[in-house]
Amino acid sequence: MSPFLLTRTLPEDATGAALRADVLHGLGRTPKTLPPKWFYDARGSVLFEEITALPEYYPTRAEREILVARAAEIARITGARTLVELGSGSSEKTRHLIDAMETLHTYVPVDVSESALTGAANTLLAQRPSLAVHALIADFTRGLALPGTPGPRLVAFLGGTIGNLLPAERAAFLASVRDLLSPGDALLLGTDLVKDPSVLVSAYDDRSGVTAAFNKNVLAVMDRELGADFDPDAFEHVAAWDAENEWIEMRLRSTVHQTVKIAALDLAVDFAEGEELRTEISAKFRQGGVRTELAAAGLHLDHWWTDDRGRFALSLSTA
Ligand code: AVJ
Repeated sequence: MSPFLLTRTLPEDATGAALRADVLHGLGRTPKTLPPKWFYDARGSVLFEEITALPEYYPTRAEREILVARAAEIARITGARTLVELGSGSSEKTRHLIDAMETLHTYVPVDVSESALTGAANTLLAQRPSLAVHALIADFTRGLALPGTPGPRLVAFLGGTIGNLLPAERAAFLASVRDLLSPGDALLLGTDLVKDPSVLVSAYDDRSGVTAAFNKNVLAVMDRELGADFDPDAFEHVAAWDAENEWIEMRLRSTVHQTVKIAALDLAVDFAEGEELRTEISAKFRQGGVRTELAAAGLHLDHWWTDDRGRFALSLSTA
């Protein structure tokens, strides 16, 4: 039985301090914004899992289809002995990859959620007790330090989560991933693709209202963590396609003029009637754009795989 190691690279209170800083900065400016990572408390993570099963939300199923079809090929091409997964969450889809990787020795899931990490590690170790698991509690957008593990290494960033970063943030993130790679290592990147805007908007504004609840959950997070008095019923969920930037924006629109108090910040925030708070961008990509962004970070796109309907892509690149 190999060891299960859990390393925290974030101080215990890093989350609280980062949330206070993001809320102070994001709600103090016009237009108001918040980074999407604050959706994912326990309830937000459950709501996201529900989203992945919605008929309108195709990315999870499309990416799983590619992983199932290509896992053996990815395993053979990379010959990886270490798999690093950024934003691993429940690691559910990654199982297809892990199962195909016969040379795999160490799995390094990286996530900000300790409960997601231990849960995923337990499930995995029950099935593959010979695997070494070194979980990292870390915010991979703030620089990465990886444990010394055997190469070659495959770094996976799945789900299309790279689309949550603004272009400048993506450039910095890809450059930091590039810095992690030694010769022979590779990056496996999941990107959602540009398609009919009505399909995209439906994926982020489902009929059953799960995405609306997920979006509004960030208000509950601020109420609980910062002693704020946001009333979720005073905001409505908005999903809009930005054709110029080719990204989906999720926003919360204030239905009334209101002043919200945030006790922990000793702050009162004014919302005009109809004023919107941007809570997420989810960029959609084309092959050329992905290739260009990878190249700018010193990475070469070697393989590009999509699902049968061309909705989502996995790319494999090397330094
Ligand atoms: C987990 C970031 C890939 O952007 O599609 C789902 C999050 N937001 N529905 C995405 C999300 C609204 C999701 N990612």
